[in-house]
Formats: sequence, C-alpha cells, structure tokens
Amino acid sequence: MKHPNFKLAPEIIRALDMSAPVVALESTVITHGLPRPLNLELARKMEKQVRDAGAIPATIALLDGKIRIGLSDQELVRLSESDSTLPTGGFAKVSHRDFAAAIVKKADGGTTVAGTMYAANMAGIKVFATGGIGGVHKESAFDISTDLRSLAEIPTIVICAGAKAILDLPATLEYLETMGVPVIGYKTDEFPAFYSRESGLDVSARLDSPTEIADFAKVHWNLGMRSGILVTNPIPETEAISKSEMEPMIAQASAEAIAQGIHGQKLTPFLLSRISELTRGKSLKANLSLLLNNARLAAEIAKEMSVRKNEWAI
Ligand code: PSU
Ligand code: MN
Repeated sequence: MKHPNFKLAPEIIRALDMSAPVVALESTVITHGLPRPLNLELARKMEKQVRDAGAIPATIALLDGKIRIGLSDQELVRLSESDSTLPTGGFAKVSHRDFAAAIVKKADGGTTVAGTMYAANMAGIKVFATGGIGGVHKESAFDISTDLRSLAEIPTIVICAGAKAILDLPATLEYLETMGVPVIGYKTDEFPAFYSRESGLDVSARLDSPTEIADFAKVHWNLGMRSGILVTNPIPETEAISKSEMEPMIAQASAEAIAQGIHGQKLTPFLLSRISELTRGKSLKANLSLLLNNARLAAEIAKEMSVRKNEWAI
C-alpha cells in the first residue's frame, strides 16, 4: 500500500505481501485507556501474545502526523509516556474526524477502535483485537461512538470482550442491528459486558471456533455485505467481575460525570479511570486479562483468514 500519509513497518509490508496472518492493535487503550506503567506492559504483552499465537502484531497510531502501522518497542514507549491530562502536550484521541487535523499539525495520537479499523482496512489488515468497543452512552442518547458507524461501514473483524456496562448496552445492540452488523458470540449465546461475562442480552449468532469465524467472514463478504463483523469473546472466568458487583460503581461513575459536566471525547476516559479507582485495581486486572485473551483469539482467526487468502470479494 502506497499513500503519503501512511507508513507501514517493513515487517508488516512483507507479511501482507505474503498474505501472512497480521493482527491490528489499537492505541487509545495505551494513550487514554490505561494508567502508566501498566499501559506499556500491556502494549508489549499484546504484541507478544499475538506473536506467540503465530501472527504478526501491527499496533496502529499517529506519530509526527503519519499514520503508522506496526511500531518499534521505542515507539510503544513513546505512546505509553503520553500524558493526556496535560492541556498542551500529550497524544490526541484519534477517531475518523480527527485524522486530517492530526496529520496537518504533525501531531501524535492514539487511534480509537474506529480510527484503527479505518487505518487497518486501508492497509489491507482484516483482523483487529481490542478490549471493548465504544457505544451509546447512558449520559446522553446523542453520544454514540464512531466505533458503531465504523463497524457498519468498514469490512474488518473486530475481536472484543463486548462493551462496558458504562454504556447503554441494549441501545448499543439495537444500533448494531439497525446497521446490519453481525454480533458473534464466541462460545456464548450472550453478549458479554467487558468485566462481566453476562449482560442478559443476545448475540446475533454463536460460533465456536476460529475456523467457523473465518468461514462466516468469507460468506458474509462474498454475499456482498460491506459491514464489519464484531466478535465478542467473554472475559476468562477467573478474572470476571459479576454484573451485580459492577453496577453500583458504574452508577456512581456515571453520576459523577453528569455532575461534573463531562461529555464528548473525554467521557469514556473519565468513566474508565473512575471505575478503576472505585474497584481498587480489580477492574484493571480484568482489563489486562481480557485484552490478552482477545489478542490470542484474533491471532487464531487471522491464521484461518490467511489460509482463505483472497477468497472474499472485499
Ligand atoms: N472502551 C473501553 N476501553 C477503551 C475504549 C473504549 O473499554 O479504551 C476506547 C477505545 O479506543 C474506543 C474509544 O474506540 O474508547 C471510544 O471512545 P468514544 O466513546 O469517545 O467514541
Ligand atoms: Mn462519544
């Protein structure tokens, strides 16, 4: 892929040329999602997990106004040291509408799920692992993450642990249904709620192996569908936090956000950091566990996709 605003790491160029399995990884989780120094530890572990499972990791971010696909360890360190609380410095949170601004200003930025889907697809990467997707917020019915629109429009497979119960989960699933986005439950019939394995809500289909998921993607796209495919992978049981334990903390974080007038791009990072304070680190442990779990499944799906190379019309 040649484009003046993109720079792919040599390893990624080679892998894509050979149709080897590649897994895209987002960077907002590093710049805005997790506290230091856990964010760097996680970024490194995600890459290692993908490699150990037999695929090549491509962490995606904006550095000096270039869309970068595949980063060096030094560059991961740079991302992890971004201080998004500084009014002047720090990395931007880059979703679709922010790319051109970041490029013109030669800025650094962490790409959201939506931003990473866009960049991965431009580069020809079809599989992407993240923690949780954005969705419809409870605080305002008009605060709908661009992640949902991207899932409707960008043909990639996104592996996540569902969406956090900080969101309006029924509304989020209704939106995905309206936009024709398949919501696959990996070995589950229930939509997982990030920290919790349960939500009481249904997925649109259950699939039980990476092979089935790759077959599904091939059929979906060969039917002429153009949407992304959301694969939801429940958090491992040992780290899961029950819905009833999470509910009061989510309610408190949400009430504080409303009281402090926090909205827009700042709302998700605010809720995430308040919840990790309120759970005294328990939620962070859960967050790391599910991220690594998703990286592993994504690598397995990417391997199956690479066997079916170019067998879909998208
Ligand atoms: N949900 C999480 N952790 C995260 C995010 C969401 O559980 O780190 C990040 C992702 O990068 C996601 C973004 O794409 O927040 C959504 O932000 P917004 O709601 O502003 O679209
Ligand atoms: Mn939002």
